[in-house]
Amino acid sequence: MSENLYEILQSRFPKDPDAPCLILPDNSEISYGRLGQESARYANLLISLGVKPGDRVAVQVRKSPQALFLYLGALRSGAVYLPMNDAYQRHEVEYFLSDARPRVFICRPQSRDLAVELGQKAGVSHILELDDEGGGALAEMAAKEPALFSTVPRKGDDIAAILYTSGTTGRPKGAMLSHENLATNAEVLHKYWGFRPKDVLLHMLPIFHVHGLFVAIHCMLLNGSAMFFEPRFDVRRVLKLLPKSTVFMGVPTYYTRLLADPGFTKEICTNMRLFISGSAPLLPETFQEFRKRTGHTILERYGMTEGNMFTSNPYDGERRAGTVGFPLPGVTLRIVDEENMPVEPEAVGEIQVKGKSIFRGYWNMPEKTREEFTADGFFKTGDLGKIDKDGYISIVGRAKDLVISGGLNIYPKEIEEMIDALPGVLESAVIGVPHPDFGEAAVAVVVRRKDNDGTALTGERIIAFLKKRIAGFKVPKRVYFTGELPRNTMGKIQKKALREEFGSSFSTPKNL
Ligand code: MLC
Ligand code: AMP
Repeated sequence: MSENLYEILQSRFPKDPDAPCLILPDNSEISYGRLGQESARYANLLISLGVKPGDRVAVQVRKSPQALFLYLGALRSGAVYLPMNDAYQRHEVEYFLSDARPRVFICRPQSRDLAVELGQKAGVSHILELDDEGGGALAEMAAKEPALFSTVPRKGDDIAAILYTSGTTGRPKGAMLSHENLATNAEVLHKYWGFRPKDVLLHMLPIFHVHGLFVAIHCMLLNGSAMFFEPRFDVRRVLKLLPKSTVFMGVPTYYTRLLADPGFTKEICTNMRLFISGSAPLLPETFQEFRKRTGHTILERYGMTEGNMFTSNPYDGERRAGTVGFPLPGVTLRIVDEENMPVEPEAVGEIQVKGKSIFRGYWNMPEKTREEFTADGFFKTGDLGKIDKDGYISIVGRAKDLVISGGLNIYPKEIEEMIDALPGVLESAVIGVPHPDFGEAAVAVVVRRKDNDGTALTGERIIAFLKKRIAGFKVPKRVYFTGELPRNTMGKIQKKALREEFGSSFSTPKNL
């Protein structure tokens, strides 16, 4: 029997083909019947372009219904879907294409020249455009394809998607997620969060990450009900659509931005059943303030690109501030010391996980994959956590050098290497500091070379330089200059000391 994720999702589509699946900003609807037909057209198109099972289909576009058809079409064709943040620039895209060697690359029209240049270098056979409104060559070609397609059978172990995640050292790694990885987690979450037939999700997350693409969309397609499909997070649109929604999923920044708006009231939330937060730590202050304002208790969960969702606060039981709840059914979680030995109850250690939702390894990096798993098959998350006496898990820090800003990951090493290469720079350190909007923001601490008088090397220039080269969210919000970086006796830069020194760079929000 085929274990293609699309078939599992499709088996739960409503019987009535006219039942709404997507409700768009102009109030028009896309039914489940149409979703099936459109995804068939995109699958037919991919096959006609020569896509074979296992071929990568790389995609760097804005969110639109057509981008969703493309994702589902790729699953149906047996291809491996490879989504990229549309903020990525030349340097980033070039690496992903040359590493993944996709057969097809779908880009925005404004990036066409770059896509052609980089695509040719990476041996991409077809480059097609999908614009921000869901039009362009790709959509026009798909429209000419038949609306019927027999989904290509896949085994659970076959790869459905590759999502790049950077490393604390070295190159970004493509996490390979199988049909089984994705299907297992979707079914668990759908059940755990008590989805009901009439649930309506307000979908505002981007669809190039696990949270918006897998967690949110898979839950809804399994539920066979409708979602407001909005191009981006926008407080005004939340206030308008929340009264007609029952479920919302967001990163903590979405919640702090909502709380900062006086129009966000208890009345707006009357129809709501569930607010879910993840991808970054939700501050207990935000959790409490939200409960006070709306009467709703945010359900916080924890996961990672490499393994989908690992833990969740309970749907029915007590949801505890500052915790990420319990391991999800099917996930075995342990907290270990540096020798991979379980720590004492309530002690801090690295979180390691095992289960069917954990990925199949890094694309083309068997060595790296081996390093990230223990001999007994646990995946090392690099997150530091503890389990309290009632079994609630909290994340207390990270063993990996990573900044999570507004739910997006920034790997300091990538930025430091770019700053260090600038003339006049001796060395630099990029750290995450508390930020009222993004939770954490990256700032750079730079040491000038002795012979540099500082006129050419200003913070503004460093920021302007980086903005031209890497996705904007990764660019440090501020640059500080210092005489030398603090080091321990081994010569390692002490980022903790820097975080203490520069930790109050941004003030806390007024409402909290
Ligand atoms: C945008 N900018 C950011 C940023 N997002 N800076 C730091 N951190 C961020 N997250 C910068 C831009 O570069 C730009 O800079 C300026 O802010 C305005 O850009 P924008 O696109 O207009 O911003 P906005 O729409 O306000 O976006 C902020 C946001 C968005 C929080 C709404 O980042 C977002 O939707 N984040 C969610 C990401 C997500 O889905 N994460 C899940 C990952 S999955 P300038 O200088 O050019 O003006 C995962 C696993 C799991 O982690 O457990 O879920
Ligand atoms: P990514 O690699 O983009 O999937 O990011 C995964 C990382 O996000 C995890 O390893 C955690 O560090 C972090 N994360 C996700 N959810 C939470 C959460 N609820 N609380 C704290 N950190 C989280």
